[in-house]
Amino acid sequence: MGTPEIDLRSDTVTKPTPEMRRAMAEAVVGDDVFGDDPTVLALERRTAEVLGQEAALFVPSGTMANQLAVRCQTQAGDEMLLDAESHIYWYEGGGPAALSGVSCRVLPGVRGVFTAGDVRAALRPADVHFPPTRLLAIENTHNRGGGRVWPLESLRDVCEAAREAGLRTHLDGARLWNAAVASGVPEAAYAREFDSVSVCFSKGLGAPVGSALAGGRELIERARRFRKQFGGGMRQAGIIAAGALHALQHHRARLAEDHAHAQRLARGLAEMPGVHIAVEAVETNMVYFDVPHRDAREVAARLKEKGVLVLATGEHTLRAVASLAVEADGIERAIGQISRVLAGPA
Ligand code: TLP
Repeated sequence: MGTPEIDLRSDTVTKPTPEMRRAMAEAVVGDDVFGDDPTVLALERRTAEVLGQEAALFVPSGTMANQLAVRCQTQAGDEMLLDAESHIYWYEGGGPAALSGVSCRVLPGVRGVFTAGDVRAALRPADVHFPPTRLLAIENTHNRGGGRVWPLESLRDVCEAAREAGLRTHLDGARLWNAAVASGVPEAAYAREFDSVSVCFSKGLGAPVGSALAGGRELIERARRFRKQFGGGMRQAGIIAAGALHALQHHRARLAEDHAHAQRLARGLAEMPGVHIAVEAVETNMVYFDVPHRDAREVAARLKEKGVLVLATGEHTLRAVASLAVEADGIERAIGQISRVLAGPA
């Protein structure tokens, strides 16, 4: 066997730990569509508790959690406001239009963070020409914003502006756990500002599958109907919910290690000629960096040959994500290989 690959493509690549696998193997299960899978119910209760929300619904993916939030809080013909670099806008296959008949109006965030002024500027008077603006979404941490944490004050201001305008609010909290660990602000303090919150167990927390949508009881009951309609009703889902429950209990605090690894990687990259990186912009587990004189895809391909997996997210931009899948020595080896590849011929 050769040296194992160092997988920095995403925090979605993590594999369940032996303890997590044990919890999954021993999970008590039922039929979750009938509402009697005790492990799913326990996960939903615990998730709601951590987020300070009335209820939560276990779903297969972060995309489904976000799309359920849109479906539940809008009608066909409505418009939603969200950052121009947000996951819902970039990476969910046009879900708002396809699944809810909703158009997206994008706001000019700075690394994913926009202002109450941006929200107010996007509002339009009631007029038959305009789609009714119904929902505002925020992403925390912000993926394409480089894993940026929304400052709590800015988030409150934006949500207040949305509420004043009668908008519903959704938080894409796929990596809310990272935001909480990085800022010291509990997840519930962010979540309380929103009508709905999505979170993922299968990213930094390391569970193999699963996300949740949390919010008020009525909203979550509505989401349960749409989850079935979208094909997301799962049966003996306790097996995977047990992994998520284990992750929630045991893997949140350790995200600080991933953040330290991302810092180390960013500092290593900053020393390499031909790399542009804002080290101070690395707040959590994401490291985006530019190679202005190189083709990012070609660099990613060379790195793959050397056992280091990263994602090309733009012509000259690469993304490396620290997670449970990579230990400190893997980060050191990655730094060595990246430096070698960038020193080599283009
Ligand atoms: N993000 C994935 C890719 O889709 C880009 C990744 O590797 O980062 N919200 C945010 C902020 C996300 O980053 C993601 C996944 C999702 C939602 C969707 O989650 P899944 O993949 O479970 O549908």
